[in-house]
Amino acid sequence: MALRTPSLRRVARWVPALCVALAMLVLAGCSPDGYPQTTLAPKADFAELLDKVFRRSFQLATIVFFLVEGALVWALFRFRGKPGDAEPEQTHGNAMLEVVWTVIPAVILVFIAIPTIQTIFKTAEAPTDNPLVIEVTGHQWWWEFRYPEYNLVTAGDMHVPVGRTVDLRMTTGDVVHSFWTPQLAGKRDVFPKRDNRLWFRTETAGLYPGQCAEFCGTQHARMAFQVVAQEPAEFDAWRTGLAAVGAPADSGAPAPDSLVAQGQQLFAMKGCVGCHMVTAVGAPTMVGPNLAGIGSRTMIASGWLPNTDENLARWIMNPQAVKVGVLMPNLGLNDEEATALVAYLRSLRVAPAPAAVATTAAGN
Ligand code: HEC
Ligand SMILES: [Cu+2]
Repeated sequence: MALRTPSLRRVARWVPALCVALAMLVLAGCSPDGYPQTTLAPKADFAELLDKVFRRSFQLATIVFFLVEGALVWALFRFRGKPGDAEPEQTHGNAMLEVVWTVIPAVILVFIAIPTIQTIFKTAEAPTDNPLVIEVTGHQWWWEFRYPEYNLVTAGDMHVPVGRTVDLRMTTGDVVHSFWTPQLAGKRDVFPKRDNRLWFRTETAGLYPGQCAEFCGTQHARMAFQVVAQEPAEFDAWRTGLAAVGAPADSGAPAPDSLVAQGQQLFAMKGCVGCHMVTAVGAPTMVGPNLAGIGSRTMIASGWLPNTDENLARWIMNPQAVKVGVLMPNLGLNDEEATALVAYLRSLRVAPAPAAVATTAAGN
């Protein structure tokens, strides 16, 4: 059982390779440009408050780290034993030292506690500056967004106007979830029969990724969403566009023999209507997400797939393969039926469509 210990030199040869591997691992955690799911790049007032507390705690911790480790390293060298030294003097307890090293951390904690508690109270205040109320409901495994001011409902993409505070009233349709858009606000759990609050105001238009942050079942990891922050005029165009989707006044009915019309028929025949609404105005909550505007949403299946025709077809033909255990059954569609349904779903779009479909790190 004689194990040969590798020489130090041989181990050292692997160090550069190990460094590269580590760097690659770290880089793999990076998100695409401009779409970071991170708390470190706050883009709204609420997130900035949290960021301030985080930075202050981190600064204090850094100072403590260097002081403590510095003292330790200094002591290691300064009082290093030499061969033949006598046994050092044995001591036990030192009241003065113990008081000092208890009081200093207590003082540091006060410096962390004061801004933390101030921030807790500040973020718990209800916004009073004419906020836009959005009712958020978590479902296994998608998010629903209601705009009582406009009597509208949508899912997946939460549109907000920049420059106006949004006041979220949050609950769940089933189990506990947690609503989290790291760049905009803190994490908030949603509970049955409870109305949890969260607010934020962003001044920067853009797409902000969000994620359910509380384990809620098989597809918890694929319960993402997106905040679409738009200039007020663009936001108004979106909401009026959404209200028109599927409405009788909407560009007239499709020609009866068109692919879209076939898809519309299949939508009723294949039972899709049992779980999905295709109008957004005053629509009740169904088993599945409201599909008004699905044609122009950036992502489908709760942020899991970019909204392309292929992905839509893949999803409606075999949702169970895309998201195992999802609450949408496989409905045995053939290729033709899927093509017609995709054409119909694509027609349920809010015009003007967003310039580009977001490409995110979400796998496919
Ligand atoms: C038993 C209820 C049920 C039926 C029937 C059903 N769906 Fe769904 N559907 C769901 C649920 C639940 C989701 C949300 C899945 C998720 O992301 O977790 C969903 C998601 C979707 C999505 C993605 C929506 C989004 O916001 O990304 C589309 C598109 C869709 N369904 C189309 C259809 C079509 C077309 C049919 C009919 C062929 C159909 N569904 C039948 C329950 C159903
Ligand atoms: Cu969840």
